[in-house]
Amino acid sequence: MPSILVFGHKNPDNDAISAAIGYAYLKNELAKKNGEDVTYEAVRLGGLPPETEWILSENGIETPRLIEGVGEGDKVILVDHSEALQSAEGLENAEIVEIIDHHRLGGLTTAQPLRYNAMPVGSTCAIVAREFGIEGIEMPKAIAAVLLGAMLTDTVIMKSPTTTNFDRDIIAKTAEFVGVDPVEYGMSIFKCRSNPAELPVDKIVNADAKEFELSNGNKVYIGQFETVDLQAVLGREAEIREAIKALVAEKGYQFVLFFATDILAEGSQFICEGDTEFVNKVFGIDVTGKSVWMPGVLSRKKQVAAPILAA
Ligand SMILES: [Mn+2]
Repeated sequence: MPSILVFGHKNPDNDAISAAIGYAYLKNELAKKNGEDVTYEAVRLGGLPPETEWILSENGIETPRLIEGVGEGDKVILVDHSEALQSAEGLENAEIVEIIDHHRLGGLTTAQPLRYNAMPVGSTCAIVAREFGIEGIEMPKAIAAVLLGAMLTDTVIMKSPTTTNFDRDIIAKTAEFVGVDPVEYGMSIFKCRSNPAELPVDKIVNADAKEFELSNGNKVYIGQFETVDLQAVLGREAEIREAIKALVAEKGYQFVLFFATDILAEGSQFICEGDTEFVNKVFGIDVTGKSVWMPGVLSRKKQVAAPILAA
């Protein structure tokens, strides 16, 4: 039976993995209903975030298979991204049959027409949950719990400015169905993340980092680490700075911007190496050689990457 791969971006976060699981489930149910001879497999392009590992095991859901890249003529569905830089190796030789996303358009082009389902909302999983309703496919409680977890991590428990009324509404309905309080459930997910005092530094820096291309053609790397223990992350500042300095040197990034987001204090601490002047200008700060607290900054997409890419 032909198989279609469903995957989120490199350095997957909880939304990237959960959206692939939820959407592959939905597409398989639809294929059964319509008598189509095709299967959809959720796969991943990197390690499982600790909170995803916990949610999947709590709900008895299998971990998606890790793939290195995609091959010539493979059919794929991209979730939670639409940028080649953030996607599978070999994507240019694959056929993208669908994209389901909540990010900017990132320059991908396709040879074939495709289904493109994008909304400027807080998580890809919220769009996936909406599709169950549209298609009239029943959502098992385990899938609902996985999707809900990602709606809560991607919106930082609805505190991120990316959160819309659509997100609040679908989070409330899904939480009621699962039988949990969304804020309590969200906090338990954030708390099960590893202790930043004990993590290897590359896990802190690369856990949730994305490459972007500036209008001058240079690449930059923007990493975020969301935590309920900012002081533990800042205790590692010297190591983090060394690690991102090494990334600038090895990968030729114009700059690497790492920010640790304190989800309780609702702000982020910026640490930057490389062309810090660029970042200083964009945000009107001085992050050269020192870290800077940015109150209210919770969203990479909307509050960090967007102003950098517009500069
Ligand atoms: Mn997302």
